Amino acid sequence: MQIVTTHKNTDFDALASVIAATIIYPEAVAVIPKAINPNVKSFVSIHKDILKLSDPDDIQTDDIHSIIIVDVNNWNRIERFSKISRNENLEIILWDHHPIEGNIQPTWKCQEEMGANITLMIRKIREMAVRLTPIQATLFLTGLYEDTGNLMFPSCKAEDAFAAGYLLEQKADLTVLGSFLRPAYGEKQKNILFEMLQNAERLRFNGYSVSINKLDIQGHVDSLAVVVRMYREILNVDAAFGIFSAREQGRCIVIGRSNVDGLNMGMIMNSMGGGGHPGAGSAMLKSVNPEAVEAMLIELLQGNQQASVQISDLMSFPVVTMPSDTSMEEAAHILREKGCTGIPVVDDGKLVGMISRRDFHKVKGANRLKSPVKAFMSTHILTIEPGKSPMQAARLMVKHDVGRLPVVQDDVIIGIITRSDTMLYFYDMLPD
Ligand SMILES: [Mn+2]
Repeated sequence: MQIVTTHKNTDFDALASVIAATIIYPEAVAVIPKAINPNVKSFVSIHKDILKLSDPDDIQTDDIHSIIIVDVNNWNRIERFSKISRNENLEIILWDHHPIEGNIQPTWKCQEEMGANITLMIRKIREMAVRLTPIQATLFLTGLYEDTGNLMFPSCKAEDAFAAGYLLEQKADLTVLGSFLRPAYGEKQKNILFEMLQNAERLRFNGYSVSINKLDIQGHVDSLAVVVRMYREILNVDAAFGIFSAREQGRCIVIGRSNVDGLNMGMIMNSMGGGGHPGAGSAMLKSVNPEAVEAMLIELLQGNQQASVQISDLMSFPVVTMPSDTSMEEAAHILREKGCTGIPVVDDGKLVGMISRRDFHKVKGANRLKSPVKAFMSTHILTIEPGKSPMQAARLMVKHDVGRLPVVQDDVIIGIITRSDTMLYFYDMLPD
């Protein structure tokens, strides 16, 4: 027999890929692991009659001559069937979208980096010109949205978005999709979130707003990551951490969510023995108290949390400056010649003001062009330190409506950063 299976803790992309495989390979028996995600479980229980899924216990592994593996490329993540990898003459067909090489040696494969695995399979289904049922289209789109964060994760490719358009044409139902993709957020999670909000504190580290919350948890609670995500959004901080301790079990779970690239959750959690992505991470710590975990986090946040790209990497230097006794006429000439809209005014190495094109509106009458720039320059000057992040510079510029910030270290101006420098950074167009 031929079977199709996927990874344990099956998510929607994995389930969608299993069902898609039964369309591409009509002989294949769909087998999903016992351990599946809670929202996938509720989808499966409602659609049981239509999905025709087999229980892994009902399959005689000796009978399997061909296995189709979807959305995973590692035997360790496949429940029960990993032992058939030793079957002689076993045909292995692999469909996987993960960038990391695994230990499955397929006979045939479609392996390509893509936002969702289902996108690869939709490519084949479209070639075959099969019509999907609205339920199939809905399931496929749910998987696609889940794995691409509604097409917003950086891993999402154009082909994912085209596949989404195709599935909508095939009558995927967004209301049904929404009700299954909604985070597993119930009474328990709501109570935890409310409790966290009552003790919420905001801290600042290197210009970033951060909240760290400690809470005792009784028994097992799922979906704490969803709670931390919502907590961060409600507090509107750059990063939030939940330290959840199950004292009777003597362990602590730390979950972090970040919205800025200067605070990398994966790196922070890695230092605590866990892991994750830049935006999300977690760590499980045994026999430590939550206070110690908090202290450890604070140390990590204060310590070497340097922005990955710093102002000093983007700024222009040397900086054109002028002394405060320069005439406005001369200043106008320098601005024009250098093609700048503003220039720092420096006396004896000390930044005393900023003269910009705007300041010339204040000059009435030609003879006043002979006046020194100190009569017209703005003396309320915003500056930034070289170790700050481009995001912090951009925020200052937006808040105070300025187009440039002098970069100052130990009272000395060492460079200047402009709006266009930060733009180049955000669009990843910086020269190497
Ligand atoms: Mn996937």
